[in-house]
Amino acid sequence: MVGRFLPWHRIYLALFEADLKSSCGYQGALPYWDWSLDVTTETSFLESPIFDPVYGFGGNGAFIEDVSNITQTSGVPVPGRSGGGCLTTGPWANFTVNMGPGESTEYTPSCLRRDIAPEFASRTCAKAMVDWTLEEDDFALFDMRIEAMNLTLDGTTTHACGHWGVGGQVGQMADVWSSPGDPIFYQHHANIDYLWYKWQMLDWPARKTAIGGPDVAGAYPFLFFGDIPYNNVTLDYELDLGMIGGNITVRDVMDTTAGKLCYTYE
Ligand SMILES: [Cu+2]
Repeated sequence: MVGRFLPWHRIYLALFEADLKSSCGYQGALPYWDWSLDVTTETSFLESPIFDPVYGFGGNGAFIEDVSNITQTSGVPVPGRSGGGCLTTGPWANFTVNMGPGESTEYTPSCLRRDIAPEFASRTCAKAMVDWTLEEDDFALFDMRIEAMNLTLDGTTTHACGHWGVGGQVGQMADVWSSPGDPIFYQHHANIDYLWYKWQMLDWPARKTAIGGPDVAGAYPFLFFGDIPYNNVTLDYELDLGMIGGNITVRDVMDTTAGKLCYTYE
């Protein structure tokens, strides 16, 4: 919930894609997951081909009613959660996530859990939500429309769609820190990046430099935790990627076809 949210994730995804290629020999592109196609009147979120055990990323965990003993958590009781168990089928069956829950980077292995919340997804992943998001002209307000309008469940929007829609209450995707431990994180965030790309392309001359939003969490006007001092994120703002990428500025990631980046969407 900061102005660097979109640029930081853009370079993070690019570094992930580069590492897939250099470390794993992957030769494809990084696919995005257009979840709006999975929540139409004709489609069911749980039946989405992305959850296919053979061609997709595997589906839900088995339903666990009482999740009070599972520390992995969204921090919010997500309504309509339908899983909670470890994945036992699909490509990530018995997959281990090595960090989390929470912000610790200690080695704390746990199974990959999903806790799909179809009703929550049907609102937050909807095409109407995407269209409404793209209508905003100001970058910071556009970013807010992606991240959340307020800190209640009703204020959640497209960013929460993939996180809580898949992670529910106890899946890694619902965890602020360990969500990248679920491989589907990268397809969700590629679609969020695509949303920014689409917004940029609606008025590229103006939006290739459009950036803003606070540099500290909790300072967005409708996400107020109190009177928090902040500066607005600018093109010179340094995105800290730590050991995976060093320091890169926002300016370096505004154009997906220049500098350190070389991709488009279709
Ligand atoms: Cu996210």
